[in-house]
Amino acid sequence: MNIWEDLKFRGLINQVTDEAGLEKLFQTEQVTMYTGFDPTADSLHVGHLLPILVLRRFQMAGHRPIALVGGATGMIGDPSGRSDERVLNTVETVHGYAKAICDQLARFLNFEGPNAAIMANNYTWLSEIDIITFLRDVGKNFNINYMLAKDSVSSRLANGLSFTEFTYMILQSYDFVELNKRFGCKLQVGGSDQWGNITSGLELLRKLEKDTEDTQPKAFGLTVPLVTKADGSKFGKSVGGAVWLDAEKTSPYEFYQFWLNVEDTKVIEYLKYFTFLSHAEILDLEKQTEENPGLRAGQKALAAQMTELVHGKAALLQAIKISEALFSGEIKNLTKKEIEQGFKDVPSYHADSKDYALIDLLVESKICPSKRQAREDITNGAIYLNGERITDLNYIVDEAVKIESCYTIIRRGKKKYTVIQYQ
Ligand code: 383
Repeated sequence: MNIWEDLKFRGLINQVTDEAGLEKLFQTEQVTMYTGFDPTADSLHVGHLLPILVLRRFQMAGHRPIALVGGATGMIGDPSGRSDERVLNTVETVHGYAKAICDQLARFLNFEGPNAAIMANNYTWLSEIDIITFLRDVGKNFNINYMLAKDSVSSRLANGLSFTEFTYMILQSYDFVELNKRFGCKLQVGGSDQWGNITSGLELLRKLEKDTEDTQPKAFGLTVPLVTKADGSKFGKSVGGAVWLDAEKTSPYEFYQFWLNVEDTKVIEYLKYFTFLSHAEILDLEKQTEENPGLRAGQKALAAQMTELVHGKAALLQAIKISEALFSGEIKNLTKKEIEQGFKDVPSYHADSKDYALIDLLVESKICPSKRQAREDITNGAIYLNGERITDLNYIVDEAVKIESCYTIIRRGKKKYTVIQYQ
């Protein structure tokens, strides 16, 4: 199976400028392609994964990907897919974000061998071009009517759009020309929000190369689908906001849980989009999901594949360990770090680092409203420390139940957890 058939099977092709031509190109030569990522935050998120992994798929098939960091475009702000003007970040902030994003992108591609990936930053060329050259040599090729007709512009006219953001498509178009010149880049890949910017780049290439209408276009554009949830809403948000690729912002456990919780109606689509499992493996998971959705075989495979891909094997094993501990209530074997990941969203109480009578701690931390209630709960077997039921009314909370001297997890009843944190 060739790369094109694989992308089709996975449903990864949304729009292509010349499908037959591009398919042929992949069969006849090693193709160089690029996707751009603007440094608008200090980390990428799962919304960026699809095009990153498409670059990786192309590379695995022998082609050459360029990951472009928008060090310059990140200072301007892409209006595509946005309903309001962006607030500009400082130059230092954007440089810092660019560095972080570069490091993340590098993890998904291979920078060695005959089709080594390329990392580029458009700050390299866009910061050098002077305004007169820009307006005469580049701007002259952009017709205002053409620009106004683009979705990214027309949809913003009512609400307001600055000249800064209006010119964004010219910069992205110029990048395509530059990457074509420098590396022979013939294809730009992006999300469906990027279609306007990608096609305007092709238009500029054609004009600068003085290509006439009847010759074969030299370059191509491809968009991947917009990933949605079962209810049609945007994919990649969890309760706490975006699902980030940076382990400090979204822990591997939360990341694992995000994938584990995808709907049955979406799991096969996501397995195709995001994993490198074979078609046979995916079809098998599809069968298992249909026959026994309760087992969640698709979700478990998806969560394992994605967590390992983004955070590595050790982080995956840890995420599984935390998930199992929380499911069974057996918490005592978790480490301090694992407690921090697994109980991030659980209410916590800061206690003194002394020994407590359990009854006093239950009242002080407001887990129980009164001493009388605390006594009753203990006697009824409703109180658990690190997963173990305590029925002794005189129990003393000491070092033995302080995980790495930092935490005791108290459970009252079936599910109500509180993290006691010692200062
Ligand atoms: C900059 C310079 C280029 C080519 C592209 C760019 C960035 C582009 C953009 N992309 C988004 C981003 O940076 O704004 N103008 O967050 C996202 N991408 C990819 C994909 C996506 C898009 O990085 O749909 C999701 O991830 O295209 O929203 O020369």
